[in-house]
Amino acid sequence: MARTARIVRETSESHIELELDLDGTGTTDIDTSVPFFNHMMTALGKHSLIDLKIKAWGDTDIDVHHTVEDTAIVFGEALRQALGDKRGIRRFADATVPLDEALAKAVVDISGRPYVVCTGEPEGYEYCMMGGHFTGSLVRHVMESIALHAGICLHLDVLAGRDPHHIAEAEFKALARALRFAIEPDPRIEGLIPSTKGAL
Ligand SMILES: [Mn+2]
Repeated sequence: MARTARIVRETSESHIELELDLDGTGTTDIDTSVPFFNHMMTALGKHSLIDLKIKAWGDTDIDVHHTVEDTAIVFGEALRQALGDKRGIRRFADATVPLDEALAKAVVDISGRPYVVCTGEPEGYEYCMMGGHFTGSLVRHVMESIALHAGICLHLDVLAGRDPHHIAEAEFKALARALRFAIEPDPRIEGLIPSTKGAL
């Protein structure tokens, strides 16, 4: 069965169209109207091997917050939809990814139990501005929005880093790489749900 999803979400603050295929090759076509966020979501698609199309716009005349948050929410919802009953997936995975001096580690459990623990961001990171519009604080906000709406448990740890662009990118790539393995079919449990409860 195809593990795909397409969602259109319209509110007074934003318009989001998102399409994904979990069994892709990391092909992306992303226009969120927020350049730095485009860069991050492109990296997320590329390194998770999820094919990802996003067209999003919103009240960026206020600031980019609503458009970024709503895109993350829809990505999480699409992920949950495409995973279906999570039959046959590896479920747990972790990845530690460097970008020069920055190093981030992501651990995921595709559990149906949303939970997020983020640690290690350097002091003041939340106030750093990237690409003129995207604050460091939005990175965690995006991670929380994805995890809560996808129903996954995510531990994200920044282990090192100085350049905010490098830190953010390492965080997104670590999530991508962990997701890639966690959502991948495990050939040893074909058709089985990887839970002692029999449901995820
Ligand atoms: Mn970059």
